[in-house]
Amino acid sequence: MSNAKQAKQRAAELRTQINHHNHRYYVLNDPEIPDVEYDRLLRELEQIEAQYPDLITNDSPTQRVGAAPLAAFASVRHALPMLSLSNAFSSEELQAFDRRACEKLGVEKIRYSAEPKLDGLAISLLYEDGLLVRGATRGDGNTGEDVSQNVRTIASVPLRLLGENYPRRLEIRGEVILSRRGFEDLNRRQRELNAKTFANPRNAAAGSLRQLDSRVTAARPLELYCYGVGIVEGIELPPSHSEILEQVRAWGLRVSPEVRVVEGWQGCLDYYEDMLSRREQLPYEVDGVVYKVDRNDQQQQLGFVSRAPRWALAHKFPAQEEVTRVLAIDIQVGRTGAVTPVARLQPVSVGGVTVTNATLHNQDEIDRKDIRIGDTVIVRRAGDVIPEVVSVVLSERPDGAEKFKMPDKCPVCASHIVRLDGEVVARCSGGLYCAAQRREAIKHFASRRAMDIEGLGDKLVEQMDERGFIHDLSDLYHLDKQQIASLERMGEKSAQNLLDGFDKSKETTLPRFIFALGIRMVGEATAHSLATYFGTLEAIAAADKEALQAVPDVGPIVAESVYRFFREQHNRDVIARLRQAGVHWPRVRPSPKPIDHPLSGKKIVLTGTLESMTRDQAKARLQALGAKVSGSVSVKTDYIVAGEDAGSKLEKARQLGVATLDEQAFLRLLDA
Ligand code: 5U1
Repeated sequence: MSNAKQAKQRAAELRTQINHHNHRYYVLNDPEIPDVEYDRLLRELEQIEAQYPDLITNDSPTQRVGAAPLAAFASVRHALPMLSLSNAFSSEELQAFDRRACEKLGVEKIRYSAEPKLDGLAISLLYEDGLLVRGATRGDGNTGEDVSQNVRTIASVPLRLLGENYPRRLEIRGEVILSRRGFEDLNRRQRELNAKTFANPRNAAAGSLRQLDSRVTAARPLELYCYGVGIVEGIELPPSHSEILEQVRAWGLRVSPEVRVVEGWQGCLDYYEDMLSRREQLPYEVDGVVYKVDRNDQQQQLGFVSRAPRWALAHKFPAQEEVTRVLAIDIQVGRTGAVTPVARLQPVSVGGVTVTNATLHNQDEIDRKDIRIGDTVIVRRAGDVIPEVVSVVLSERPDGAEKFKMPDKCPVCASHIVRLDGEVVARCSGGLYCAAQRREAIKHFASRRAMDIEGLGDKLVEQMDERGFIHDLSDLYHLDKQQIASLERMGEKSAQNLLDGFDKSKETTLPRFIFALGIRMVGEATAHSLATYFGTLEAIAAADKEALQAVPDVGPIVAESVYRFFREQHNRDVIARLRQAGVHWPRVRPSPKPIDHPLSGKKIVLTGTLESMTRDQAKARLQALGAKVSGSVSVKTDYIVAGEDAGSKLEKARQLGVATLDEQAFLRLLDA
């Protein structure tokens, strides 16, 4: 067989395999192969198609990445109008609907197909000879927009139907949605990019699908759930809605796993109650349930009223958005110093839960939504997500309401609030002093790689803080034995052991001490670089941003963080008190020039037991040479130092082709 022929055959095989695995992964949530294997198949197909572009077909899974932007969407006239649904807001309305339907059909009881009503954007997908040829929005029900390029990027939309017995022409109808997780991820990314966030998953789904640039759509985690069919040509459909949905599933499309067949209005109501009770656990937002008379012949008998079928009803859940007023905007300081504005609201019941607060995230978000104290706002509470202010009702704004500006001092400790370049979160800079950050600061300070205070575990820190023993870090070294012995599960002896631990920790090293201060963005390696570059804490504290940036590995953001930390008088006071309490370290000879050693700048992983030194000693020597010591192996690792009994890390390093050093080779290189 010629090469081109072989490539054609292999491309067809790969397409079938990948489409099959796509279905397993995105539609059934039940993958058969690991992600790496899937990626390998896709890469192989991409390579073949790059070599033989003629082999690219419309249903190729490589064609989901989006295409060049459109100037506008073309209009699509729906051959069968996309109808809307009548709504019910109470069980009485449901019973009335059922009674009318029973009377018209002349039956005692009706069998319904019940399903969740997803909150997204209605879509029509047209398949011809099994191939996706068009995707269109509902629009006004008669005319929608051609969003074919965008629809193709949705992983759960099959580009080709599965099986053999599909109709010549088939129109599938469903809802394009964003899951809760997808919505939160998208809004988080938008915030990080300082871009507009979406008010709710529905708006986010609509905004993502109606993009003229389908590459934007491709980057949004849209999903499709199908709930019915439109035009069908060439085969006879099964005689009921529930069986049609089964058939739709068999063609490879995703149908909600929550579809149930129920009997009479009572069966509908039981279904409603069940879904309502599980509403918050579902992976996507549901704004109600839909009941459809299951038998096709009965549907036909019932017909339509204006634009809605008489055989279907949407039974709505309580709303997740309500209107209330912003009474105040408070500032919360988290355990890591993150400063978050929070709206205090006139209490309002949203979906059965009283909401009194809503997060405002940060100053940018407040500015974008222009939220002011006294404003009437729409709040939204969905799932276990913290309530949010969606928008302001501007027409209700009281006279004189002023723009809100975040304070520049921490409301807990009065230290400066700092926002580093590129970060959306503002933070209190009084890390050593601020009561809101105290527990985490002490836990970090005491940890093994920092001051290594033996016996001071997290539980003890929490007790000490609760009892008010510690106001800032330096108080640790002034605790007396009686105080310690009064804590839970502490006696005379363990109190003495802890005091010994405090004493022992006073003898430390400059890198450890700098690391222990918990300066944002300063990990062990940076602490080490700062110490070896400047030699003294005074020099680091006095350095301006430019001087700090001269340190290897210190860029503008880290320099800003270190600079701001030492500009905060509260932090300097705590450091002075720690030194007065006896914390000290040996002199460090400053080496402002970059170290010229074969290991400097290299990324190294230590594994197994070395005979000649402990892991910490090896690490210290490497760091002194300007090497970076990491806990995990990756393609970026330069060397793995393997002592006795090295295990899985060594295995992984070998798989990745990372150079291995045994102890002898390591020692030789250290001395090089
Ligand atoms: N789940 C579901 N949503 N939804 C919307 N089913 C469903 N059916 C619809 C609509 C507009 O319409 C048909 C009953 C015509």
